[in-house]
Amino acid sequence: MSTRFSRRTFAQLAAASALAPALPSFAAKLDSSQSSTPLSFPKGFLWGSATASYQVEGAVKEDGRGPSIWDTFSHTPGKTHNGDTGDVANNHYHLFQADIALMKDLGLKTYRFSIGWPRLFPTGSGAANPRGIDFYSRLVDGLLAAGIQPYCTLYHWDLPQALEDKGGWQSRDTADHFAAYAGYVADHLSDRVKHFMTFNEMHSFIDLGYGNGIHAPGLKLAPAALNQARHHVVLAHGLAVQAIRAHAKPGVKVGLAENITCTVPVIDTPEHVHAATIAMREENAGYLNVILEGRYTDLFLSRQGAAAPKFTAAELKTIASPIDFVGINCYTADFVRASTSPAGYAMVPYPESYPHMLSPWLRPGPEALYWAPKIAASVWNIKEIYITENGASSSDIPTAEGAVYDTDRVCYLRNYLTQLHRAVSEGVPVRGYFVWSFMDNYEWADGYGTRFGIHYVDFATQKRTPKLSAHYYRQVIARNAVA
Ligand code: GBH
Repeated sequence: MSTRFSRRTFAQLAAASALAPALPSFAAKLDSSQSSTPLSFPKGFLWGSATASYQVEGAVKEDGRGPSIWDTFSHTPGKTHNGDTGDVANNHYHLFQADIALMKDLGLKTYRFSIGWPRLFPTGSGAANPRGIDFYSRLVDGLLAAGIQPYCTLYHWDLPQALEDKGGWQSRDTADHFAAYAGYVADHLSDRVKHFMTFNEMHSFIDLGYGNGIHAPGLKLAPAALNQARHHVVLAHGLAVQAIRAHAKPGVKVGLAENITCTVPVIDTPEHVHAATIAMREENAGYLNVILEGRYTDLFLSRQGAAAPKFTAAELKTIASPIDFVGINCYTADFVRASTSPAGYAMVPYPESYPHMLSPWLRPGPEALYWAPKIAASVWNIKEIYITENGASSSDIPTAEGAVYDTDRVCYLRNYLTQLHRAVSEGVPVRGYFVWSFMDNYEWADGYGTRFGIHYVDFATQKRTPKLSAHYYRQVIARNAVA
């Protein structure tokens, strides 16, 4: 009866249950095997975690590594929080075996790491430094021995400084050097690594590194030059895809990890869903859309006007070299509404009062993990998707006993995974999920002041401690379900 709770007091309810001992109480049902109806994922769903070379490795001057643009940038006064650099970072270069043991303990099925280009080619091109690939070869062997599948990113922002000195991504030549480096990696690792990503977040490193200057190399290019640099990057992606295919063992899959604009219909009605679908192409026109469609959209070209990139038909064909999977880095939802403007959609700004995590830009919108892969799969007919990054920054203050109760991160993850479960249940082809990050690390311009890890790192001692979120994620993996 619907009046049950409004008419009867809790005292009456308690008395009633005391009089009916045959009925199992709610509390009695709450044992660990029946905590809730499980939101299960398909068998074999790949639960992973991710890091990036410059953010965790340290050892920047060891074994012949050359400097990258992040060494230069982080050592330039005023560029990073506290002047923090990645000189030591998590010392993962020396501690990787212990870190793998921690991954195994968590139950990780897969680990996404990136290769530091300047370890392999200290000046970006020319002769390889064999001690460079040797580190990643040992890392891969360690992962495989622990039963963890390696997912390898070729570029997570540490461009060799020597190439930047010759123009960096403003130079077309950098694209050719990147392809040569990619082929070299495929030669040496594709016997054991089966999934390669060319770039991590082209959108971020172009806009922040070459657009507003808050990331390395710290340039503020005019729109035309910025578009041309961006064009060289998508071209480098296509050339690298071809180089990997030419050099890799059979069965290797190639993709990329992009922080697409994760369009979410502001209200779940057909008109707004349609608007979010149009926005998915147009808001990602310079990056994922040109890669998957082989053309810049008309709206993109008209929006750029005289600043549009110069390109050839042959370049577009290279850019659109077929890929096997798409990685989506997803942190925030980008709300979209229908509009009578020529574009047919409008972005809905976040009000000031919208909540955020420790990073002001990180405004949780868990429904992004439902809509973004669903819309992307339908717009571009993608058959294999990974969520290559999702996670959150938190204040993470250890208790006197050293425990970290990051309940905000746990809630964040649970809400996002619940939405991802919705998508997967509908058949959206998401095959795996990588939480960012496995451990606290060097958060670029925010230095060590901003923590994204599910393991707490004491950077003075290099001690790693699982946070509540690591214990949470362990349950997700063990049950293959939202916990
Ligand atoms: C990812 O970027 C990166 O791949 C990873 O390396 C990083 O550690 C992680 O996320 C967490 O940040 O300073 O206000 O201009 C996520 C997307 C886009 C987030 C740019 C930071 C800068 C915002 N990033 N954004 S602001």
